[in-house]
Amino acid sequence: GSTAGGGCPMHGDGRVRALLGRTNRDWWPDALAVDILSPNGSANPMGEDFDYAEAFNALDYHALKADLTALMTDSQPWWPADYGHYGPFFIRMAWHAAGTYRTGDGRGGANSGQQRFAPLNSWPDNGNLDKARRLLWPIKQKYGQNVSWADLFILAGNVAIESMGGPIFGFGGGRADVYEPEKDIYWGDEDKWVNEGVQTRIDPDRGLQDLDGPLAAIQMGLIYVNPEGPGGNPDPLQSARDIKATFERMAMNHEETVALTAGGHTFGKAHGNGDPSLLGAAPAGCDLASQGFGWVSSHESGGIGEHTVTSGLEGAWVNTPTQWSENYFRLLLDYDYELVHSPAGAQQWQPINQKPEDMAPAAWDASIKVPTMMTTADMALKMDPEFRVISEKFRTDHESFKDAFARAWFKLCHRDMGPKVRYLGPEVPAEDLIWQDPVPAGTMPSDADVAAVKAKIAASGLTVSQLIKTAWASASTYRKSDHRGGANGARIRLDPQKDWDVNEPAMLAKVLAKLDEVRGPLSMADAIVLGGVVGLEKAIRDAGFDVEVPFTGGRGDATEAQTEADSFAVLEPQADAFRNYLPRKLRVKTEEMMLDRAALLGLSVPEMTVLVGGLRVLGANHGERGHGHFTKRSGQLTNDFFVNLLEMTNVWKAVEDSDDEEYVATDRAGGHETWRASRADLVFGSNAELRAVAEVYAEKGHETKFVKDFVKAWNKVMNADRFDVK
Ligand code: HEB
Repeated sequence: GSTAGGGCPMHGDGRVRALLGRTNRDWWPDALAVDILSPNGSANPMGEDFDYAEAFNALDYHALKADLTALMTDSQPWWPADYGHYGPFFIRMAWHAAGTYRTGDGRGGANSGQQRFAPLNSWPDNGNLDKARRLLWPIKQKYGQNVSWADLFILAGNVAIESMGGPIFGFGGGRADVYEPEKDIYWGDEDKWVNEGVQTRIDPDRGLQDLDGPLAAIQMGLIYVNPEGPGGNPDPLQSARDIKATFERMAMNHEETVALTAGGHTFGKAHGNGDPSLLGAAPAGCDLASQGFGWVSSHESGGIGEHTVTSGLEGAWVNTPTQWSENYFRLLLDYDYELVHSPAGAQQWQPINQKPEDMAPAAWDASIKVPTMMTTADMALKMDPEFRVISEKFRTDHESFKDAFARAWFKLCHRDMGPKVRYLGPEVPAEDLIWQDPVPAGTMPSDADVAAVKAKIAASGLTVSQLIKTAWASASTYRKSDHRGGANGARIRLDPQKDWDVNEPAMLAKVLAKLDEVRGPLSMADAIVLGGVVGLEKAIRDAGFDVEVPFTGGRGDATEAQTEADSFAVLEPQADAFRNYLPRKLRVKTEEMMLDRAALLGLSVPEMTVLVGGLRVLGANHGERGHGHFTKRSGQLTNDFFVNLLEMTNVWKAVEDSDDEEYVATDRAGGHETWRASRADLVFGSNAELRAVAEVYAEKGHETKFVKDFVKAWNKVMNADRFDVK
């Protein structure tokens, strides 16, 4: 329920910010503009017909796992394995692939293999993970299209844990790769990386309020928190505050957070035995000859093995770094620690008077013993009172720690994959987990049942506007970033969605009650979408067109017990341009919020345009708001929105005191008021690219095209979450 839950991602301290903040082009102005070719076709070489699920199902999964297991101990001279085992390194790779996920907009996460691309491949916190990916290449090459990089990252992490005796809950494949950096994601607007000295995003006086937008990291270029403490200040309590804030935004409660961090740091070591100033550029900035290998050290040894510098901290957390054990909590809680500096100059904590048997082997020579260490972030698990209780519990109850780690790791790695029907492979756990937003399987209604219910809805007295609003409210929560939301499950009739202001709760309750009455054998989820079909077909007929609206039934209805109400708070729209809804001005421009929403719905520019224009004349605006309702025949599906928007007789002016959110048009000749509009309306006339599309829909001869395109885009939104149908 706190701000850290990300409930209000887009409003903050009154600063205005651009939707995307700082982008790849800002960081690397010289980067090759490969995307100038995208008008000529998609960057994805697999083509549109490639079906990754089918390819994955043809994979020899167990052979792949055996190859990954062998890789763990197959040390390569160009990047020797610490302790002769790459396991810990691959766990960190998988964790950093998954750990960019944030609940606020569902973006980030492991589900598309983004770690291969900038900015992630070059974030300071992802230092040297390019080597981990190169170690995997022979296996990726061997299995080709049957396993994506995205799945391979996570599976390698799983196999690493298993091969060191750690607990695993399961694995679901199905993460299809993309072939270019995501363009729609906001990573922050600072112009310096974490290691360039910008202060933490949390101001101690303002607390979590200060963590901007949906962000789940404390500084630019970090997965979560600075291991050395906020802004480099080694204060475990402040670190605890940052850890809680960031992990909450990543959908982890405090117990999951402790289990994950402790379980992760049961393995491996930190790297800082050298001079960090000898490191070369990160992958996105290095020269051609480096072939995408970043952070190459000019140290005489090549800066590998013994002299590796990654985070700059140095040492293992425990005495047994390639074996699952109880040692993390034992060492953390039994020893007192003092602040020391690593050879690279980083601040870290060292056990006082450590017994020789509790020391770790040196990563490059097992006969040498070296002291273990803790980061300031690890010390938070000991010093913060709330974390401490959890740490003590896990220390005394190892089985509960094991179970908590296994489950939290599974959640971490699958949180952005959407419903369980999307998981592939022989190791998908049978147990349903609440964060998967389970929806019971529906039944496909017969044509006769559909026809009967349609007739009843049509005779129910519900208006086009009510039916359209309700279907839109139900389906448009979908976001392709983490495949959450959507019409399936009919969660619109449950907490919290039924009470969202954007859904006009009183109207919604009335419509839902009516639909429930007439739905016969259909699920509520189907009845809501079918209501939209009925409304739309009437609007089309009344406008004089003859266009069919498709319907695919078979949705199920989720129960309250299947719905983690709190976790749905982040799906509440802060603005919805499609319904002209803006309860208060946000930090991001209204028209940018519209683009963001359209991007999450997976819409193209024409799809977004045709939907906005059509929804306006159908009367889908929130409440009685008349903005953008550029028609005299409300409830008919016509292109009036576009025709009237582009009409030169209108002179537009911002309404005083509306903070540029409201506009009024007067007739150029007569001077009387003609229309009212929001920014989300007028942007289709002011932005040249949107205007170009708006013109197409306003043109003579395109009236039917407009209707057909609207129906197609509408249908796409209604079925966006139907992973259960092909
Ligand atoms: Fe960690 C490592 C931090 C969480 C897992 N990490 C690490 C390091 C650091 C860290 C600094 C080092 C790097 C180098 O190499 O140098 N983490 C951290 C932080 C956090 C974390 C701050 C938050 C609190 N982790 C985590 C998690 C996980 C992990 C959650 C999982 C689960 N890590 C890890 C591993 C490692 C690390 C496994 C090791 C790697 C190697 O060995 O290589």
